[in-house]
Amino acid sequence: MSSLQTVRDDFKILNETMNGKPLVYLDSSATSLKPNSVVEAIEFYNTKKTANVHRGVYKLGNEATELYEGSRHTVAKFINAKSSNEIVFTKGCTEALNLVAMSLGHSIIEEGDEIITSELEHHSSFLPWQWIANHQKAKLVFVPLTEDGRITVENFKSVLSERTKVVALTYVSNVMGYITPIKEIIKLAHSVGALVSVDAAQASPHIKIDVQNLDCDFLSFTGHKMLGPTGIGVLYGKYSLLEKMEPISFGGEMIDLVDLNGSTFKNPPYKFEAGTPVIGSAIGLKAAIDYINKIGFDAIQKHEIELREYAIDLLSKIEGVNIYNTVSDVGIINFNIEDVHPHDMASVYDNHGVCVRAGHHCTQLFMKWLKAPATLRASIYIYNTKEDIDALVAATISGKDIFLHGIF
Ligand code: 7TS
Repeated sequence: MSSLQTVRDDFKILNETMNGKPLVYLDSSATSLKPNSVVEAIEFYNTKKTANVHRGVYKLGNEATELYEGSRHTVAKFINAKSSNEIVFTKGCTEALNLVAMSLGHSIIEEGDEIITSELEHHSSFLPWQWIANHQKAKLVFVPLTEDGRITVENFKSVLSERTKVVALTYVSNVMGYITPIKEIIKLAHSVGALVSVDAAQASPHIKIDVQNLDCDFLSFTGHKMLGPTGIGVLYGKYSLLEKMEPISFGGEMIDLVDLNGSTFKNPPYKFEAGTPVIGSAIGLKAAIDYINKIGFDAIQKHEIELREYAIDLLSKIEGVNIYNTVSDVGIINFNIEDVHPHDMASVYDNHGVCVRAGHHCTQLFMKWLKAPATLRASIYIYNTKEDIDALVAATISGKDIFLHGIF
């Protein structure tokens, strides 16, 4: 990895303060910071190349279209898709995951069919299929989690059956940071003819994704967690499947011919992109991918794991700190302080200039499984330092002193 200082220099926001303290950003799993190159790419479109895409036949319109489609090409290469036509731009991972369920669910799920998911899912992965299951009178089946909350191939096998039609699972948990053995799971799912929708929102910032190697049917992620802007997400789908799927949103630029009695639609991915897309954000996503590629996933993972281990070592020495994932695969730490509500702790972190997330992390099923109403989550990314971890630890000790011992 380029030197940590060089990386930090690329993120202007790191010069900011919060509550009079240097900003310590440990909430990248909620949204990552954006490097200057991403901000500049969006500005370039907004100040030099503004035009709608796929419409104007004038030079500026063509240039804007080239930038937008160039981003699609970069995304396709980033996840090793066979073709750019397998990349649908959405407004985020949530929309991508919903698109799969809402487009396919009513046509392929029948009464008595089974949909496999897990209690580790983000609501965006779980709720669309719960909705489909309820409407189609199908059954949701949950992969039993191991004692430490992991999805394993063995446990997946125990719920797979001839009735399984869809498997909807997370690639990387947003609470525990575990990597799901998704490739093996996909192979097993395909052996009974089931389709697999992978939620890769927390995978794309941290690990190399190769959709052809995984052989997944669908894979969704979001730009804003991987150094990109908000408002842009990606649905990868095998072209043969996208071709058969119905659009769920109708309007401009997704049509072929419109007639009084019926209309025909464009080929994928365009039939799924009704209306003016988030052009600037798509262009920003390309810059984010270029930035990630420049650093490389090996360096990203090494940096995250090093800092994670440093943090686990220090936090676990503090009496009363309960870490739920002392062992994990990416830079996510999920913890609580005995007898202190995470929302109370959140205000202490806030005062210390430390951004961490407190709550259920859009995983209420998993909070129930953990038997915790809420937890604290610190999430580490490429720009974090040991000093950031030291600030997290200092704030944790201070919070404990305030709430348990009344020391201010
Ligand atoms: N799936 C996972 C695993 C996620 O972590 C998130 C967002 C989503 C889907 C939805 O992504 P979106 O971009 O459409 O919102 N997760 C979180 C989080 O952990 N904290 O804030 C948002």
